Amino acid sequence: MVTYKKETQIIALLCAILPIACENFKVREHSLIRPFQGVGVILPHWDFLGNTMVTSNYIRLTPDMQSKSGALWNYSPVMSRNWEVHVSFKVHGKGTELFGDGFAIWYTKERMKTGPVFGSKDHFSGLAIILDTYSNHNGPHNHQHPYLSAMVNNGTWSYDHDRDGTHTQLAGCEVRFRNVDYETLISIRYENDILSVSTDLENKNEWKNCFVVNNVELPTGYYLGMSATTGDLSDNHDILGFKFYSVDSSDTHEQIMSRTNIIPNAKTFEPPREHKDDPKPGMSNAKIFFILLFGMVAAVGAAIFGVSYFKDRNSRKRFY
Ligand SMILES: *[C@@H]1O[C@H](CO)[C@@H](O)[C@H](O)[C@H]1NC(C)=O
Ligand SMILES: [Ca+2]
Repeated sequence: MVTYKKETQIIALLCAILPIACENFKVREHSLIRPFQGVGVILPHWDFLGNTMVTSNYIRLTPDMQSKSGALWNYSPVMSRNWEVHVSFKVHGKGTELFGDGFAIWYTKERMKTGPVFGSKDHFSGLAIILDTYSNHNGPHNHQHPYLSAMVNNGTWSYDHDRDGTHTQLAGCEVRFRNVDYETLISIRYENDILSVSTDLENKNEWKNCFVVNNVELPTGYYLGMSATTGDLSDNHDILGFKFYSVDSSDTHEQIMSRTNIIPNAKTFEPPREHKDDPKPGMSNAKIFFILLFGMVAAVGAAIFGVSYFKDRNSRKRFY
């Protein structure tokens, strides 16, 4: 992963010297570049919906408030066979122990469809890269949260929130990106059916591998998007930049054109964990408190009743 970081750095340097040379490399129509809002059009090439708010420096998919949902979708279908995207983001909020729910980066057949999967449609067709900040699973998890994972779907599968998607994921890794005061980045590279995801979360300007999965087939002609949602728990889910790079391919034009017909599929899934139902949720502290309080009241009541009963009996005895 370090290799292509270097490659992109070299190209970035070339771009700085000779801007015309890199027009093909960074594709403007799939990218989001600051300032997002100024005079004229807000976000050329992109649509947004829901609670998404655009400022000049960031695009807030959701604010740090309950039950919000927002999305951002690119207009143009991606016609490159190989590509790489770099998304800079910031997830932050007041919560220190509890926050949620996270966001997703999409490459899907349909765009602008709202739904339950981090603000977007379930039973989607395409690729989802999920940055899940809230652990829904009550049972033993293989991992900590925030958790980054990939899911490929042909429209059949449902994303299972109760199990944090672990039964449908291709791969994943633990990530720590919340509440830091610098930008955090994710790189998604799709080249010759290999999906590689890396992150730069420590402000070191260095990619760290999250996972590499072979044999992932995705068609051309799908749309890029991002969405986020909050529920009982919340966070600001901010997007600070989205850069799309077209990566060279040795395929012929015909081979690339025929890829529009591919049905998304992946040969290798993570071995699914056993599908156990979660244990019943534990009692809340408030419940325990009221049960104890009720118990004490009942005990005191019984004691008073007992004392007066025996007193009564004793006093009656005296009369007999
Ligand atoms: C979608 O994937 C499922 C499970 O892998 C498979 O059984 C089904 O045939 C696929 N559907 C299509 C249209 O390819
Ligand atoms: Ca979750």
